[in-house]
Amino acid sequence: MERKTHSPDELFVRLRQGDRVALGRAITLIESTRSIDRQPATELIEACLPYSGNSIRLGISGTPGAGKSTFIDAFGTMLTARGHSIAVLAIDPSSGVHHGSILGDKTRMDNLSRDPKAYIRPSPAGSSLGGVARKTRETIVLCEAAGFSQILVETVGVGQSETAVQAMTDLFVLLLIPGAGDELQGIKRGIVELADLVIIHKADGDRMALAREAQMHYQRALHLYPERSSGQSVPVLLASSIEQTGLVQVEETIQNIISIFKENGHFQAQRKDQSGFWLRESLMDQLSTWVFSRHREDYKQLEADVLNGKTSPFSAADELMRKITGSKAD
Ligand SMILES: Nc1nc2c(ncn2[C@@H]2O[C@H](COP(=O)(O)OP(=O)(O)O)[C@@H](O)[C@H]2O)c(=O)[nH]1
Ligand SMILES: [Mg+2]
Repeated sequence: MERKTHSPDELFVRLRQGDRVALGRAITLIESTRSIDRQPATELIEACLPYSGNSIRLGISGTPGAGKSTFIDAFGTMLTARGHSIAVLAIDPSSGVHHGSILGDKTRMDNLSRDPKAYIRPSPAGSSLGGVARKTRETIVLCEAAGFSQILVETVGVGQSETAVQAMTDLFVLLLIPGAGDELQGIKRGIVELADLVIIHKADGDRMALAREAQMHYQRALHLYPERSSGQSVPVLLASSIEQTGLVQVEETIQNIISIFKENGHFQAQRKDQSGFWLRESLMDQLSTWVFSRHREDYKQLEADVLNGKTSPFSAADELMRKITGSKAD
């Protein structure tokens, strides 16, 4: 019985018909860490691939509390009202521990979670960012095959997850809050450099003046960066999700950037690069899993030698490689 619900053929057919339950099961299947699920999961993704790629993939980033979930709720509702169907995914490597710290609080997506044209899926649990991110990337493929026209990927604005999100989306949107004193930090951390669009969020009430100040600050700061590979300058917009202001302009700006990216070839080139990136990532992931399972003892021994100062990390790595490849020292 259990096996039947996991039949990739059946899941594929139902998912293509837009069946949400099937989509949910399909995602659970690819998120599964059980080895018997691996083959059907691969088959399912292979089946979906020819039907994927037709959506606009947006990455939404910003520090915790920047209002990402609230923004996605308001912005997503506007998109569905305009005829889009949207899938909201999350990358949050901490969710394995904290049980969905990004989307766990579904009250923040009140409107979208009741919207028949929206699908919300919390971050997969996982110990490594690489694992979590790869599953999100595969989930995008399933959601596109299920017919969603826009994919929104929310991520925590701290650390490495931005790079992963940038490597699976067409446009990277960064939400900043005015007056938080983190303006320069955001830039230093290099996250601003990844952004295709910056939104000064919560531009409402008595934050308005600060918001305008922050907007000017970022416009100036972003101007100092060297020309980006997209060939496009980075717009800095004001928006409030609570008052629902600036959202239409955000949507128009996104459409505009996407058409420029498509015209100048950046859109297609970026997707190609991303495929290469995920090939390397998956290969590295599998290789390291393989090494640490097949050569665990050798590794432990060498590690002890390195920690005791008996050998250097570099020659230990060389020695392990010789063991793995079976070649003699040269
Ligand atoms: N004033 C104002 N507050 C907002 C706005 N958007 C979100 N917030 C508040 O900011 C807090 C954090 O929002 P949340 O969406 O959970 O942020 P996230 O951690 O980035 O997902 C909540 O208390 C929201 O009500 C906005 O546009 N204006
Ligand atoms: Mg959130």
